[in-house]
Amino acid sequence: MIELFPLKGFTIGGMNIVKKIVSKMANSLASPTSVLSHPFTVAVEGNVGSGKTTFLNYFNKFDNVGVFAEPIDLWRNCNGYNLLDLMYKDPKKWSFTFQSYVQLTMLRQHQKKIHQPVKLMERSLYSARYCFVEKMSRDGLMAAPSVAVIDEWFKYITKFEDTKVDLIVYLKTSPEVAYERILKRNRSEERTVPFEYIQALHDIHEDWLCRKTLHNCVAPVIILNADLDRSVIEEEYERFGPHILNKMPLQAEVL
Ligand code: 8LK
Repeated sequence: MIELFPLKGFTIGGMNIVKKIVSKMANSLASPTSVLSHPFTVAVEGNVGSGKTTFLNYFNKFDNVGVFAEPIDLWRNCNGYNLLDLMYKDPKKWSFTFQSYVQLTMLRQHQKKIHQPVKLMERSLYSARYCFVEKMSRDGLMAAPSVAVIDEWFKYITKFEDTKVDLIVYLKTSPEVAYERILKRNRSEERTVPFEYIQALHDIHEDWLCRKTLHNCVAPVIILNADLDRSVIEEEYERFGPHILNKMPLQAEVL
């Protein structure tokens, strides 16, 4: 090996540290799997029961994609507390606590480094604020001062951290289909969710991503028909695959 460093360096446990660092740097420059500073980031958005998991599982098979599912296990166990359950059982008391933790855990998802050029995230900091906090605020489940605190954090985080989303995939469902799927999957925390909640959350998504009358649409949006049955939905995924995998620029007609 060419002596890049005439320095002798120092050794720990028989290893020359300078040589090791230089070799690591050289490897990371040469390797095609080196960590990218900003992968093409896709936020997968949609109502509860819109089929986000099925969508992520499908794209997980591509080598150039890193998939980040919603960190629901963390929400179910924050130092032993199931915040998701608390939020659904007593929303007035726990909505702020839950959404504060969602914001932190979603920030961590945005910050996670990957080797692949495409990053798929289940939801984002943006849907946390623009859909869920929005709904809790409208329902009076989160008081205005609590929303203000969430907003201050949100502004700080989105200004100083790389939370950029390059594309939004909106899995559009009718509220009836979404609700039926929720009943079918029978997640224990979601047993008390009424249809009206799903209907209202649907309207908020539509205002944010289709009508663009609510908050800020942070990236171009692809809208998929997520009412389609599992047996045929892959055709819908394939239709938009090249855009999602950043292999084809978006044309005006799909926006
Ligand atoms: O998505 C899993 C469950 O968590 C579902 O019942 C809806 C709820 N949830 C929420 O209340 N607030 C959220 C998210 C999910 C995701 C974000 C970003 N904010």
